[in-house]
Amino acid sequence: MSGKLSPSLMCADVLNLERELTALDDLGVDYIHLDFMDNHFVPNITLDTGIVKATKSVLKHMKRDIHIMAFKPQQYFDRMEIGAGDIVAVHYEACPDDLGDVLADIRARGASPFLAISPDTPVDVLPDWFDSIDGVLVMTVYPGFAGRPIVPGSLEKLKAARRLIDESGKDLLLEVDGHVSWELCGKMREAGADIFVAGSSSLYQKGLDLGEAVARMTELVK
Ligand code: S6P
Ligand code: MG
Repeated sequence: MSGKLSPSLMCADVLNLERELTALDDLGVDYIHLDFMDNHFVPNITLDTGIVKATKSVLKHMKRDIHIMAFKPQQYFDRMEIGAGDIVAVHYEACPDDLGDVLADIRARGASPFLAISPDTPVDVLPDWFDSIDGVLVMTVYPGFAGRPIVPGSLEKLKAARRLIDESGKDLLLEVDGHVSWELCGKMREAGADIFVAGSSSLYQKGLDLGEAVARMTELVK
């Protein structure tokens, strides 16, 4: 499979979300990355459940890639209208007692459960959950904000996650989120990533033509 883009809506023009979503959809982009935060698991709030839900009425072929940076993520699933076609990533660190139930709930709704890990969480925690997920999301910046610097060692961590997936023999996707820059995205592809969250380090740099930027990044991660 060629690498797929997942532009981060919190980095787009938030006063014109419908226009931004339609433009990406019309360009043939595969996923739209929707960051939800609770101001507890991470010290910020971005898109709320209402916006995450409303995107459904606009999207044509583009799939929602919902990244929940929140404790007790299940409480938001109804309000986001999670369902078939969605990727839903929850954080390992946010679900210390009920991760299995949370992943099963995502699956029961027809969506694809992904397990996200923050930079300080080692990849060794992942294999125990491989039977319950369709993919892994590796954060290569500390979650909560766009425009953060890459955490040193992130390429090696991606490679290690890829190795664990390949050794398991399972067909799991590997998503990378955080400082996926023009310079790094090709290296992240070489490290084994399949889905690339594109934000202020690439597609949403000021002054770029979105169509040209999407074409350039698609080529770099193919
Ligand atoms: C951050 C969030 C991310 C950002 C993305 C921004 O907590 O999960 O999805 O939106 O990292 O991209 P960039 O290029 O500014 O790091
Ligand atoms: Mg994210």
